[in-house]
Amino acid sequence: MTLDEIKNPKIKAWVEECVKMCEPDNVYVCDGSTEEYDRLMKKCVDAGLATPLAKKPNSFLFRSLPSDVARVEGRTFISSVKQEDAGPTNNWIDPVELKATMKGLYKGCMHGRTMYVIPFCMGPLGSPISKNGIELTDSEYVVLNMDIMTRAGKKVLDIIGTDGEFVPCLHSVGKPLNNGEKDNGIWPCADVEHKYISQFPEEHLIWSYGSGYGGNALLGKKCFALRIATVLAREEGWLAEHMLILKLTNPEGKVKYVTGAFPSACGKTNLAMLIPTIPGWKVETIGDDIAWMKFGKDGRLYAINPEAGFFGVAPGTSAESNKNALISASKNTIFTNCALTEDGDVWWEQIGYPAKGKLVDWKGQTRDALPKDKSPKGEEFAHPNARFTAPAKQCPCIAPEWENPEGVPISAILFGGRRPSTVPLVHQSRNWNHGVFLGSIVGSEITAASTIDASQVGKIRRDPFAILPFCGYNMGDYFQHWVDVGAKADQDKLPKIFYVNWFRKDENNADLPGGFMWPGYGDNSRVLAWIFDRCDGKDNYVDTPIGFMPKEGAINTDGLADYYKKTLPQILNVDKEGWLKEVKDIRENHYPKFGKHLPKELTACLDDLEARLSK
Ligand code: GTP
Ligand code: SPV
Ligand code: MN
Repeated sequence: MTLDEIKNPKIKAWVEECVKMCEPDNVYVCDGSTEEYDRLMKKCVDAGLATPLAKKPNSFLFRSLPSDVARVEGRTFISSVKQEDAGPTNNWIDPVELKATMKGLYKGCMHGRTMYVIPFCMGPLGSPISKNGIELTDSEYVVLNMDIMTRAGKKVLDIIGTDGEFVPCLHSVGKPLNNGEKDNGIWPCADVEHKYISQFPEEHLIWSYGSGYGGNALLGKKCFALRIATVLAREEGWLAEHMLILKLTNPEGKVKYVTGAFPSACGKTNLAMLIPTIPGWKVETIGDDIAWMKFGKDGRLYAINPEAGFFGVAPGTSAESNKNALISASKNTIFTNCALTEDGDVWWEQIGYPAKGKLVDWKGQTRDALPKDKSPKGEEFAHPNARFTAPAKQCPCIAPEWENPEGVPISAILFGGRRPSTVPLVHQSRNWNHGVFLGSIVGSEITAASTIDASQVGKIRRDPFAILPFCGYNMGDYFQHWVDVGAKADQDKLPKIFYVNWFRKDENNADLPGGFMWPGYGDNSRVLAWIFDRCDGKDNYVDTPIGFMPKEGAINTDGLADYYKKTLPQILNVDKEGWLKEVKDIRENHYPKFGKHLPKELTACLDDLEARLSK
């Protein structure tokens, strides 16, 4: 399609303005057809950027550069007019200054390239909760990924019509091709110090420059569906969250929907598609990364998944850990930074079997495969943040209602993270505000998904609501928004809130794989079952200083290995000393950051926790 075919004057004027600045050789409006996908993929193969995979139908492997393997939080900006509105946890640059800098970079940045206009919808087409965007990009890789991750193409232009709303998203890899230069198989991107992932919250505008990878470049995902959407949600009275959505059916056939916020690479995709190890229970997937939640007419909170695909962490995904993800990514899938086998398949660490012969690693080096499916740190064949981009509809356990325009009613909200000590397997908040408190104190080890600096991985940081790098405004105000949403709602109809931790460690116990005291994955169904019954008000709990916890025997342990049965009491115990340290750290280092923006309800919860622990 050509620009002339766009009837919306606002879109047209904005595209023309960006064309003038970026100076692409061509402008092309994406229709979202299969023919278009195939043509652009061929262009990537011809440019040496993509390798077709003989072993997986219609699937391709891309390799990026070491400076462009994950989100770049240090180069991500919330550019509100006032710094206070970006808050203490976001990088901020004055919008006038940032725009001037970025305009300088955008000037002529698309020389030798095509500017693609991608109309896309976040959420099911026609849903009252969905929102539209237009991404302009000079990356075919981005067009192809957006095609899988969102509902993209002409149908969305038709929905926007001549006067509908859209979020403008401008993206460039920041690598012009001057004087007939070619990519020659090298992933185009800019140096780290020239990367800018910028959100302008007052204008609901996104400008991204210099990276072609994941959330930096697929602007519908973290930039729009979280950073801009958190701002829209606050304005309009709903919730935009970094949460998976799952459907849980108990042996009696009763259904509940659960969301869960865990930081990047902390188990959302795995939990969303787990295969329960307890008989009679069923888990189906609605979404694996982002939830948009609004109150329905019946007063309950309803969630939609704004995405249409999974951008999942490849390493660690095996037939044992997440068979449903493997099947989702068995065809029509884009792989990024995985290793390539001699017979034309992808491979990654902990895929469940060793590779044979030679492998091409994510840096493009050919090396002999190791006899195990693990590699020494820093020498991995697949980058630790290697990803698959797969259509959600290919997931064997996708719930039939996953595209229901009204969303699904949520009974429980989980918070979690990687905490090697202190935080028990599961505890429930006493009420909504106590749940907001639990969300506000989430901490987790840093993972390879959130930094390109490997030396940061494993350090613990607070990641409130798992949304630290994705909140488009002051985090203190975000806490207040959660308190306000709860205060307005019918208390009986609000979801119950839980804090889970699959990642407690005991490095001295040689029996435990990876040192983890809980098997995780499919065995997390044991915890989901307890949560399900809690939502029904079952008497399966004890009241503890930190909240409600499973009473003895309330977690089903049938079939669990003996060494996990032995560690269970330790991870279902209240570590009073550890929690008192936690209280001190929150009081001295975490909460003071938010100053007057911190809701008094949360300080009250902290005081209450300390008092209960000290009794
Ligand atoms: P993003 O897509 O970055 O937001 O990550 P995510 O939250 O979807 O995490 P994902 O499910 O992809 O898991 C990330 C890593 O954690 C993988 O290497 C998994 O194997 C591992 N993991 C997931 N669930 C568990 C669990 O229950 N226990 C343990 N020990 N590891 C897990
Ligand atoms: C995350 O880091 O949380 C991801 C990957 O899901 S990205 O889309 O790159 O943000
Ligand atoms: Mn994920």
